[in-house]
Amino acid sequence: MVNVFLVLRTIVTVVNYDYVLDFRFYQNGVVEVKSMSTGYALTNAFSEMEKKYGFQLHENIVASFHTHMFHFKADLDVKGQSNRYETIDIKTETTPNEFSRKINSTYSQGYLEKSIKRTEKEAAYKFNFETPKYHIFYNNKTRDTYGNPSAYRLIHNGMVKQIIPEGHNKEPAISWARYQHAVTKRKDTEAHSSSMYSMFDTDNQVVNFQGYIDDDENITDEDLVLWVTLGVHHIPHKEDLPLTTTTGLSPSFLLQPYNYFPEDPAMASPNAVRIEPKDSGVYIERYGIPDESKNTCVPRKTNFENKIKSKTTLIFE
Ligand SMILES: [Cu+2]
Repeated sequence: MVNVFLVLRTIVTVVNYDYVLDFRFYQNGVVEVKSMSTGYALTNAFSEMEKKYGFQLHENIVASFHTHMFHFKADLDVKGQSNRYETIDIKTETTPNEFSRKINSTYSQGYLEKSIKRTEKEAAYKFNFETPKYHIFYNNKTRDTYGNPSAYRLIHNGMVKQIIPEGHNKEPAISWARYQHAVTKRKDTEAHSSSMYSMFDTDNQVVNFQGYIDDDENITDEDLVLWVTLGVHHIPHKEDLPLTTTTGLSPSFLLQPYNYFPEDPAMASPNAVRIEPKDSGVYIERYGIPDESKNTCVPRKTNFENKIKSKTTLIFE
């Protein structure tokens, strides 16, 4: 099946950079949030001292290492407002190996251990490679006939370590960057994780994200907010000229239905193709290809091509 998905895109221009933010809605129910960094590299005049901080990119310019970080608020309501956050921890157990000829032989196998996060401090997550786990969110009252919670899962595809030590200088202004994700009880007074003053108010913050966690409220069966931090370390290189490219600088996270639907909801898509070896040939069946003349959702035709060729000013209609 062709992976057709809906993209809601906005572009945030901050000084030299353009941050392309995509909200992608896939046919299997997954929502992806993707941050793509592009724009002009911020450069300085080159001197030998600068070599410690970045690469010389051109005759007289150097571009310093920096980190792009993004914070997203996902106000989750999975089958209602009363939600819980649970991790499915992937662990190993050792069991006797009855099939081995060696005496006292054992083998290791993986198993799953579920762990409900009960308070905001328990739910402030710092990634650890040694403790792999899934992160799911669900309403405890809505389980399927097998007892599985109808959940959504967070898939984090773009985490980065923020390197300024906690509490140093202006680091408290981005206390949200300490966690790869955090889960808090939803409150009208905790609408945002930052403010337009955050660059200047570290000693007495208008918005202090760490404070949302420090009061350590109960988050079991509550209206929850999931905060997700994305980031990339960017050590600019010559191929960032003339513009930084988005490919390779595009962290994302996904919210995936997890035992939420009885099967892959993309099965309802009308544009599937089935290919099957049959009768010493290949049998191809196309499902539900819409009759173009009856199609009620045909994209409007544009004359971009002609406008580009005639070098007239592009006007987006
Ligand atoms: Cu950059």
